[in-house]
This record gives sequence, C-alpha cells and structure tokens, in this order.
Amino acid sequence: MEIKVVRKVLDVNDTMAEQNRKMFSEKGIFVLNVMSSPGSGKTAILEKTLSFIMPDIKSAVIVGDICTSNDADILAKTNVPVVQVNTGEFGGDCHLAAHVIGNAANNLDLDDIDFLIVENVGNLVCPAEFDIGESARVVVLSVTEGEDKPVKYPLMFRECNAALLNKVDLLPYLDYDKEMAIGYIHQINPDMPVFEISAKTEEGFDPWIDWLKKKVRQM
Ligand SMILES: Nc1nc2c(ncn2[C@@H]2O[C@H](COP(=O)(O)OP(=O)(O)OP(=O)(O)O)[C@@H](O)[C@H]2O)c(=O)[nH]1
Ligand SMILES: [Mg+2]
Repeated sequence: MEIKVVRKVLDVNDTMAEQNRKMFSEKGIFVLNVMSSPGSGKTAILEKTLSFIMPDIKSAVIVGDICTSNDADILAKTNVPVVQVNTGEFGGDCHLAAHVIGNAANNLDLDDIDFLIVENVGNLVCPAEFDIGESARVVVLSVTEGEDKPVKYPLMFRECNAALLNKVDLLPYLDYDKEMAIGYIHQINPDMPVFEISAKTEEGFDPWIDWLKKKVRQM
C-alpha cells in the first residue's frame, strides 16, 4: 500500500517535470541540476562557474535549502537573477520537486535566460529520485567525504551526466585515494566524465567549463 503511494507521488512529479522540460525547451533554456551532500561545495563551485561563463551565457539560479537565504546571498553577488526556495516553508522536503521548480521559474524572465542552474538541497539520496525537468545533472563529491560514496549512494551517481570531484586543493593534507574514488564512480556509471576541481583555487576548471559551455550551446 505504502509503495503505491510513493509510486503515485513520483508519477505526479514526472508529469510536472515533463511540463517543465517542455517549457524550458520552448524557451531554449539549458537546465542543470546540481546535487551533492551538504557542504561538498555546490555554492562555491557555482559562484566560480558563473564568473567563468558570464557575460557570454545569460544565466539564472534557483537554489534550494531547507532554511536560510545564505546561498542565494552569495550567488546574487555574481549579478545573475537568483531565486531562493526554502523547503522548510512547506514541510522541509530534502529535495526540490518539479512543481517547486515550475513555481520558482515564474519569478524569472525566461525570455532573457539561456542557462538555468538549480542548486538542489544538500542530500545524496532524495534529489536523485525527483526529475525536475532538467537537461543534465551533475553530482559534486568532495575529497573530504570518503572514497566510497558512489557505491553507497549509487542512484545519484547512476542518474548524473558528470561528476565534479571538488576540494582537490586539500589532497596533500588527506589520506584520500583519488583513483579509488574515481574507480567507484565508474563502477556505477562507466562512461561518466569526472572533473577534478577546486572551487578555492580554480584548479581544473577549464575542462569543466568547456564541457558545460558545449552542453549549453547544444540546446
Ligand atoms: N578548501 C576548499 N574548500 C572549499 C572548496 N569548495 C568549497 N569549499 C568550502 O566548503 C564549505 C562548504 O561549501 P558550500 O559551497 O557552501 O557547499 P554546498 O554544497 O553548497 O553546501 P549546502 O548548500 O549546505 O549543501 C565552505 O566553507 C566552502 O568555502 C574547495 O574547492 N576547497
Ligand atoms: Mg550551497
């Protein structure tokens, strides 16, 4: 019985996600869903990523958190339109659902955007289950989280189109086996590109930005 209820929730979400996808596609907007556990560096990466792609690519951000506008405040400094969603106002969801993205998008001038970034709620489980009508998904894994997260949370790594291995500036101070982590990612998703980056030093950003620009321009 309970399984049926969950299935129904996901069916409704899938319908809303398809409506979003159609709307974004008609407007020619590439939508990137950025997911990870809390603190792996989504906001820091997006702040740097926006500085690399502006003003060439007209961008906007929807950012989801349970509480606070901390991330929106940081990203607004890049001068792109930012919409903060606080899921704490409607039950504290640990993910962004498709209807939430549809509503948040109403606050943006979609005719003036080529690229919409969604920073999902920090969580390595639930966001992977909810299609939001995005064009592509990336997962951030930081080197302070341990090598085995891809095999412990396989859905997230199976569902994403690329992985960002962040905080590589910290590698000299850690006993982190980078090759093992990348091996685990490829065990779950053999063809997934993995970009080794630091949002602090900008190391590794060029290949990531090239990949991203190609995707946005293909839209
Ligand atoms: N050394 C180092 N620190 C980083 C790097 N990227 C992010 N940080 C730091 O890690 C902390 C968390 O970064 P955030 O960007 O807030 O992480 P987040 O994934 O957006 O977190 P939530 O939105 O809470 O899920 C901050 O103190 C950042 O300054 C990096 O590449 N290197
Ligand atoms: Mg954040």
